[in-house]
Amino acid sequence: MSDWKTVKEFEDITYKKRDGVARIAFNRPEVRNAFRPKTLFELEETLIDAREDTSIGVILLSGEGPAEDGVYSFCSGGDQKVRGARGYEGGDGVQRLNVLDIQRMIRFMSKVVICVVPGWAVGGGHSLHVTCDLTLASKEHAIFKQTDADVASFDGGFGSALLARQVGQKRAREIFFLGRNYSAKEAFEMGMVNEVVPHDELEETAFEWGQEILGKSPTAIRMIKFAFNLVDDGIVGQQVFSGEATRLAYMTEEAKEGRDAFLEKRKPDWGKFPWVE
Ligand code: S0N
Repeated sequence: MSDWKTVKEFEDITYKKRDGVARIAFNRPEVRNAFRPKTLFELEETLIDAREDTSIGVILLSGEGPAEDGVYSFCSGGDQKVRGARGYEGGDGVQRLNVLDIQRMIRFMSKVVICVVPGWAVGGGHSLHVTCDLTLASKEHAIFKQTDADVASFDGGFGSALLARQVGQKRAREIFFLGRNYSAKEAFEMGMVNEVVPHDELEETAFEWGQEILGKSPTAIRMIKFAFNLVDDGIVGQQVFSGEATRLAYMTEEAKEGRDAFLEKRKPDWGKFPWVE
């Protein structure tokens, strides 16, 4: 096994790769890894890179730390210091809610995204954990908290709907309505965390989970991820799943006959392909 290699330096995040696994981490520990538009544009760039890199099958999403006061964070959501009347303001003066782009990228990514939570997962950071395929949490430091209602914000999309799928309607409403702190163990017992890991072993455990997934069939993993999504994602879910079915269909002799007939300016010979049940 090789060591982590930095792919590119960014201001708000870190981005590394190692043996088929990409690791992206928020890197603003002084604000508990809150995101501003710039953070999310950087994240978007790395997610596109990881998606397009055919050697990568698993993406770890985490947070650097600890901060100077010793506190660990995954992400504390939208940076309230740059929040304006219409969203979060970037250096260009435009106000955005571009975390929603990131949620969709994670959801529709044809690779497995594992959220690795070393500390606080709060607000929009909580919603990102919910949107990831799997979540591993630090036994000692992870705290899950949904503060949206404290700051007059609400993730009425994946952050709440998928949460209800994971922990049930009553628990999801409790998490949003009361905004309490939940430990890694409580989050595990509710069904929104896959494993509680001793803090010192968290990163390596996440990498090992990645290696285990990389030992599986890429097509099977992709199809099952999109099949899990399908029931909740409506026509978009159907589109994504169907795209993968089309990819498989392209590999058949029947599809090759359709293409070749067009290119050779002749009628396709479908007779070779029976109308099977
Ligand atoms: C994370 C918390 C619980 C940590 O508490 P702790 O350990 O006591 O630390 P603090 O002293 O509170 O904080 C340390 C320093 O970090 C700054 N800071 C922390 N979080 C943020 C933040 N989100 N934005 C800006 N700064 C932050 C503190 O200010 C402090 O710095 P100093 O000492 O200089 O003041 C605790 O910090 C906490 O509760 N944080 C706020 C969490 C929060 O409410 N986040 C926003 C929630 N909403 C969203 O994220 C919405 C975004 C979104 O995802 C979305 C989704 C769908 C549709 C729309 C949106 C949308 O964009 O609105």
